[in-house]
Amino acid sequence: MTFSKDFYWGGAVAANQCEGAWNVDGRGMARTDVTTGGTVNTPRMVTFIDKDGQKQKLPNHGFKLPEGAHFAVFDDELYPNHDGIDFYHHYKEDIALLKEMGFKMFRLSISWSRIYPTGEETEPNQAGLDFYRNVFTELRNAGIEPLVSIWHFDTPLALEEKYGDWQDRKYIELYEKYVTTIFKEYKGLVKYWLTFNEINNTINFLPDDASDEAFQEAYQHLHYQFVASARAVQIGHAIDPDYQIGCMICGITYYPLTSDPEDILFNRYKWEKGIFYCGDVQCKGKYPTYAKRLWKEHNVELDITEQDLVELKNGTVDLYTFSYYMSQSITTHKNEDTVSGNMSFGVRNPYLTYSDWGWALDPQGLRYYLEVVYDRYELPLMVVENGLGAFDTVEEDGSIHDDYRIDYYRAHIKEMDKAIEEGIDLIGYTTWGCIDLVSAGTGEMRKRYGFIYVDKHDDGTGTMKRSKKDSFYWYKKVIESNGENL
Ligand code: P53
Repeated sequence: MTFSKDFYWGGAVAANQCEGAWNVDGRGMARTDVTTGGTVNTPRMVTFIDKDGQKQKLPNHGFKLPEGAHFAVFDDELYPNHDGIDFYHHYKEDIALLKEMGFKMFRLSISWSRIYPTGEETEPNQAGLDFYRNVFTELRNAGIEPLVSIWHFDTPLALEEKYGDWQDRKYIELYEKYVTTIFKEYKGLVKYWLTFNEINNTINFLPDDASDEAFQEAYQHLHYQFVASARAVQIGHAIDPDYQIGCMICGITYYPLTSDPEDILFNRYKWEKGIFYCGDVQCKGKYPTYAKRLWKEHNVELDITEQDLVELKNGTVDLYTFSYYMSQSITTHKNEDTVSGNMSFGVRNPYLTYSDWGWALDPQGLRYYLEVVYDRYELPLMVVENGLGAFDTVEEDGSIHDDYRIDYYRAHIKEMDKAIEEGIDLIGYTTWGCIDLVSAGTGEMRKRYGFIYVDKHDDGTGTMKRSKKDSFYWYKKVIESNGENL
């Protein structure tokens, strides 16, 4: 095996999906607090009061708050993120379990609205700062390196209501204020930071037939986030030169379904738009040549200043991190054999099998992705999400035999091993939802990822009791043997 002795084995979660305590200790709301639960074929809905005072809801995916409307929580709806798995009150117990597995790294996110409840306060919320200090200290004491996502889909809701979803330059300075606070506050406790989780989702999951207006908003949203990210890198390095600050890309490996040159080109352009566009700006510090082509396709005209371009240049990231769950096959041909999931996941690849949520199981796709991005950026890499969302069955004696999850991880770790063997500088692996949590896409609990089971269910019931699945013992062995004992 090739894993270096200081390889960062671990797992990952996000604040809004695990913390719960949504309205505790001064926390402000985020979009997830007004988003209901869904399933693989029923969308999560966002609830709001329209300009005429009527209760309304619209699908979360592609959501935009109508003119004059206000986000609202309704008594007769269930909001799974409100309670999450109550990590807020269970973090000590949870970190003890991670330590028992031998974790070297734990990825988690800070909820912006715990620190600045509406985003616009001049002083941070002390209770929010204290919570994360306690968590990071607990991790340090357990010998676990924190990897902190600064933004994981949770812009303070008050900002979204006031300025649209990253549709105003104002966001850059508000994000700067937030990152300056946490970079100073946690100096010495945290070293690894990620500026925006899956930043590319904004463009990658926008359907090709969306309106020009939707593309305009998506590219503008991204531009403000790129500048905010670049400012964060500069601010972070000034506060602590040891800070390692990365980008975070939703890594999907795209394949052309056929050998038709149209499909080959379509696939190449999909990589550019969906994957490389964000990584190129964040790693190389400038917009790539093909950006002009992408903007022109949809008559996009962006608010980009000369100073923005200087910031992008001076704020390139130290490492490239990404999530990897699946590959997707795409084609320009009419093809009805699509894969159904909670969003469109392309056409069926006859060589692959699929999860219960329609995600292609493709470990080799991970190696393909690692090779492509290492060749392109030559930066240290981390796989900061990877995992299998699956139904788990609790046996009468309380045990959970999740061999399907073990098989999934084993196959992916083998591919990482090959990539390292080739010389790729892969320094860490944090599996997604190492402890069961609320699914981002569907809001379900029953789409489980964990080594640790949490007794929490989609109807809101459950004791929140934690228990160990078979994969818990397996992953412990993997870490103990540094990837030898798979
Ligand atoms: P869930 C779609 C495709 C790939 C990754 O996803 C995605 C999504 C959004 O649903 O998101 C990431 O929970 C994200 C996590 C999320 C995880 O993948 O839908 O960074 O917050 O939970 C898994 O099964």
